[in-house]
Amino acid sequence: MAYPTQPTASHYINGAYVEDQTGDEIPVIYPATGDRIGLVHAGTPAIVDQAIAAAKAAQPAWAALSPRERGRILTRAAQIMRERNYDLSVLETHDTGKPLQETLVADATSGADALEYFGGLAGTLTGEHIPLGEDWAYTIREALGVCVGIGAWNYPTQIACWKGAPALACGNTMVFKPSETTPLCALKVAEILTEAGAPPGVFNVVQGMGQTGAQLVTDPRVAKVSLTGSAATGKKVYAAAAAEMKHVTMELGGKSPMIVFEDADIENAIGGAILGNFYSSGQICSNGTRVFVHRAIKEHFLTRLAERLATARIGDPMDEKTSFGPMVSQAQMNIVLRYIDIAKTEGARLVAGGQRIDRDGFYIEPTVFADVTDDMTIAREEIFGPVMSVLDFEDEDEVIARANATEYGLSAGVFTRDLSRGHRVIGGLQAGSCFINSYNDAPVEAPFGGVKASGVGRENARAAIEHYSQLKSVYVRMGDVEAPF
Ligand code: TXE
Repeated sequence: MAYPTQPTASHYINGAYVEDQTGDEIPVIYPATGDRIGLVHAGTPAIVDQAIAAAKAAQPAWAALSPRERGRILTRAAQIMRERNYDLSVLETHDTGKPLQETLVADATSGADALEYFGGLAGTLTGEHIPLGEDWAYTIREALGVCVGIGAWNYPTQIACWKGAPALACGNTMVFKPSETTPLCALKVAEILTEAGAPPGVFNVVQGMGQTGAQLVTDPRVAKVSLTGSAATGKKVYAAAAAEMKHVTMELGGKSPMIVFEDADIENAIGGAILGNFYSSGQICSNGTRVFVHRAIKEHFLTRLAERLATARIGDPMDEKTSFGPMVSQAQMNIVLRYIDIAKTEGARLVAGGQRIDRDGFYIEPTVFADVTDDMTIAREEIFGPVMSVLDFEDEDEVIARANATEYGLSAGVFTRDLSRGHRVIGGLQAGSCFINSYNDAPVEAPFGGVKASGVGRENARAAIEHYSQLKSVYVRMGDVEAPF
């Protein structure tokens, strides 16, 4: 790898890089060229054991630190991440293929936001005093213990920080397994936390496929599992965690609706639809992939959308002018191409794109289908690629019912100039993270997560604290104990 931030081994355990070449090889492929740019090894059972043992040993002393001291370490890590944003963004681009134009503003920076936010919050995490007449009770907010984080491949730095920062702020330690598709970035997060002063064992990284993830989830020393991934994997991981009554956070997939009413600012609505379908080449769980457009404005919407798509700069992700890059992997590209074929067969009208791009790497054109109906495969299944479905509607109640007719419930967006309609429609939508006249904003200050098959629990904001800590409640009797005998 010819860039400065190159990690030096596969795993990061107990404050240092660790290699074990007996683990299965996981090649690191640069999605923009298809070239192999690195190699890591999957964690063997011995490596998994070593990482969990390190996290377990480090946890009591980490929890016993003053919360402000833990917070200071996280804040320092945030500062280091910001100082190294360029190099970390280059690494993120090599790991994922996302254009540097995006990674410079959305990855290490949002990871730093989480470290900074939860670093600041650490000193404020208290229990409460509960007056009960003469007696009283109080609560103590305690860490859970060793937490496992399992990441997807679309936001490897951000996911490591969104899970690591609240976990560590609460006094937990973490073993994080990145997706096998993007193994590099989480190692840098671990390295930076050490540099910022996190004691050895507080944040560890183990590589591996699903099997390694499963081994982490079922280890009896682990108290909590937080997964970002597909709903199918989520169901497996949730079930495995439930067998031992472990805490979980599940950030899973979606098939989210974006509704554009006839009174919407059309250019803003198109901007939202572009962000919610083509940013990161469409590989975002909260994307608004079912775009319901009022029949009265549909053709105008489609014409302007196609005009704006034609200005996308598709190409080398390392060129900061590039605004649209490749899919993360050949496998993901093939999944998306299959969905495009299915859409054509099922009768959707192709308005833009629809082809693999003839160049090295895993590029697919930004693709829009119109006249999509609710029963079509592309309107029901998560594609996780640059494929937008435009569906028509006429009536508010009708569109709410259709928007909710999915197993998922991650996000939803509404574009309208009518304020009360905006709030009323959002009120009727079954989704955890919603937007009015915007799409896909995910500031660390606002809770993020889904309902229905899109997940359990919330990341970010104060809400995340509830999922990385537990309350001990203590009753204090001030007088004598009155026993019946
Ligand atoms: O995700 P997986 P993959 C969707 C998207 C994509 C599909 C497959 O539609 O096409 O999922 O992608 C780990 N126990 N999303 O295969 O399989 C795995 O190693 C413990 C949506 O990458 O869900 C990886 O680290 N861990 C999504 C992580 O789980 C297991 C983002 C996610 O893998 C495991 C990514 C097991 N049994 C893909 N099996 C989103 N919505 O954000 C797998 N893993």
